[in-house]
Amino acid sequence: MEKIQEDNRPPLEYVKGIPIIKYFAEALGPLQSFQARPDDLLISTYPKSGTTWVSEIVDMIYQKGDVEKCRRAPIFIRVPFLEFKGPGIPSGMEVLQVTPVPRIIKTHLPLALLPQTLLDQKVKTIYVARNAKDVAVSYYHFYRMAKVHPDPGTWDSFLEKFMAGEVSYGSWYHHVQEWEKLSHTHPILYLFYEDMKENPKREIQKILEFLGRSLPEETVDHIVHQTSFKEMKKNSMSNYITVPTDLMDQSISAFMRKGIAGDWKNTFTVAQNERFDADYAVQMAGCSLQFRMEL
Ligand code: PPS
Repeated sequence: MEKIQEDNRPPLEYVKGIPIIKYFAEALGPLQSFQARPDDLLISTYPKSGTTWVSEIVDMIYQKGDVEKCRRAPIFIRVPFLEFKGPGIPSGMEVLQVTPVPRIIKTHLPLALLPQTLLDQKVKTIYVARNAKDVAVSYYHFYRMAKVHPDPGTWDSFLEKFMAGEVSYGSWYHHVQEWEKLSHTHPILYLFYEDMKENPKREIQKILEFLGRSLPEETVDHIVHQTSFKEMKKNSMSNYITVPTDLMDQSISAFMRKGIAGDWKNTFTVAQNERFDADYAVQMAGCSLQFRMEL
């Protein structure tokens, strides 16, 4: 089994101009043969935006709030990660081949790399966006612990790379905007992490409506509780603790790290914040998306 060594964090590879984890870049070729089904549900996000949270919510909805059924397997098996490939672990494509329908599928791919079949089949998609500052901080800690990434370097240098779109999956600014644009022509529910923090029940009800499903109110309340940060952090089927430490070392940083809106304030210096805001205004010029940087 190929192992990732501490000193062997492969550099990102550029595919159609987009930097991506080397192993995932290798998965993109075989992904061409992926066939979407009209009853698939896609969960699309820029990394660190609430993917695992909304994945657990949707699986709980599909299982009608049955906690035991949701404990049947880790989240990355219940909700296969489309472009995933890593040493010693089944690829997303391999997991998908044995996933019962209707499938819930996770991706972080920007549209340039997304298999066309998902668009052709008009697959329903839940997109979750999170404010860029919290994403940058969360991503930095994830780079430190998930060794499929290159070394993040210092926080200051990582932040520069994030602003320049030189991190895995490329530009956050481009990702949130292109998926929003797509939501005008495709069946996409565009959600915000901050709204989910503010009122998870309201956002779960939006998901139910989008999926054309309904559940008794007490089941919805139960899902709100079971998918809270506190519960998911201690749930070994959602906190990624089953992933080998040579891939994800949670002694460096927990996958379920803080789970709040506005944590960036503990990391950004005043100078970094000013520089970020000025650059943000340029990169998001003309975009109607409004992100809340804190609650
Ligand atoms: S990944 O690796 O890109 O799929 O990561 P993703 O799941 O998108 O994002 C991880 C961040 O989401 C936080 N998280 C949650 N926040 C609130 N409530 C719940 N239930 C929840 N589950 C995960 C997780 O802690 C990461 O954010 P940070 O800021 O690092 O804590």
